[in-house]
Amino acid sequence: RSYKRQMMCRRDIDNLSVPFLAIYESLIPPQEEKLKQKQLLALLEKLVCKEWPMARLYLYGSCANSFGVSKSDIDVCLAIQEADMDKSKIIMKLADILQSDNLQNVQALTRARVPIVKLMDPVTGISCDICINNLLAVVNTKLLRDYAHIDARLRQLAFIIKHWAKSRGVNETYHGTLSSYAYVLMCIHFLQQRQPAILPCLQGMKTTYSVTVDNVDCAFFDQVEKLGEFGRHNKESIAHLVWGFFYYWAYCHDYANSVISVRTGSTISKRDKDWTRRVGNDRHLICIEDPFETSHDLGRVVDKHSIKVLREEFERAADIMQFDPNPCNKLFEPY
Ligand code: 3AT
Ligand code: MG
Repeated sequence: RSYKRQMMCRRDIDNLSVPFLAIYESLIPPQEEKLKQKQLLALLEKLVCKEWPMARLYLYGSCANSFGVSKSDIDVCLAIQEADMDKSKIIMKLADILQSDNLQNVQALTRARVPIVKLMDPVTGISCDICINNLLAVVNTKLLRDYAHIDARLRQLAFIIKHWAKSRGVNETYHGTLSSYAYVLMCIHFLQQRQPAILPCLQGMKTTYSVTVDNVDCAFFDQVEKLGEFGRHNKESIAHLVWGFFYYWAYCHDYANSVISVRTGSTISKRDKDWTRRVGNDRHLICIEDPFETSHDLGRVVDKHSIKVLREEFERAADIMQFDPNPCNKLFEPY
């Protein structure tokens, strides 16, 4: 592996920001799509509250963390206290409630790792997954959204990386590659590492927001509007950062020994987490610590074959960014 490859200066790199920003702009959901999402949520709330007046619905995932591209499905969490009902019973009942209205393709997936009800709303054309009491996902959604408000380059970078990952077929957890959530954490980590830093470590600062969910204490600084322009001392352009991101994962990250950790704003050692060997299906070939469920490695889906695919894709992308006169075409080429 060409670990020592130098990140040579490409003099025209900043000019490439124009096409990258154009791609970013083209992926942003239009305002009317956001309104339709709200409209669907309101409808669901009305239906759910008829049966369970104390229940609450929360949007989470990319429709609420600001990393959602146009035409994404929406992720909804039903928060409900039903002591005498297990999750699959609630899922069945929820599907029943929603079936009776005008919604289409209502399916209860009770056996999935995260049980959900899937549906499509013919009025807005939006598809939606509803899970039960997955409140940690609601909190990590807020953390990601708060990070996005600190520096515009995070949202730009994450859109471009998600678009690249989808185009290249490496955003499929059931095939051993990484989730969108994992890629966004990789972007945050990368921007925390820049010199000077573009993002701070919100969990390392004074606590202004704190909740306990499923016995996990989630605490961080959430008054991000008070940070001023945190990343202003770093003038790196978006094209430079896209290049740097791929270069980092291709040639700089120590896959054998390091865990990336947005929680600490740094990397930590695999040995400290006891993530050095395979346990069950968790192989820890690329380690990405969940910011709240710290025993959870988001890279655990990656296996011997897919780690190779991923690293080759990072190298391919880094080389295109370094040498291709017109990198946008080749970078997003369907695999
Ligand atoms: P897409 O735009 O749908 O690709 P997304 O951010 O909605 O991106 P997912 O649909 O993969 O990402 O996941 C929805 C949310 O669920 C994102 C995150 O808040 C939570 N989540 C996903 N995977 C995990 C995980 N392994 N551990 C904890 N939370 C997760
Ligand atoms: Mg989603």
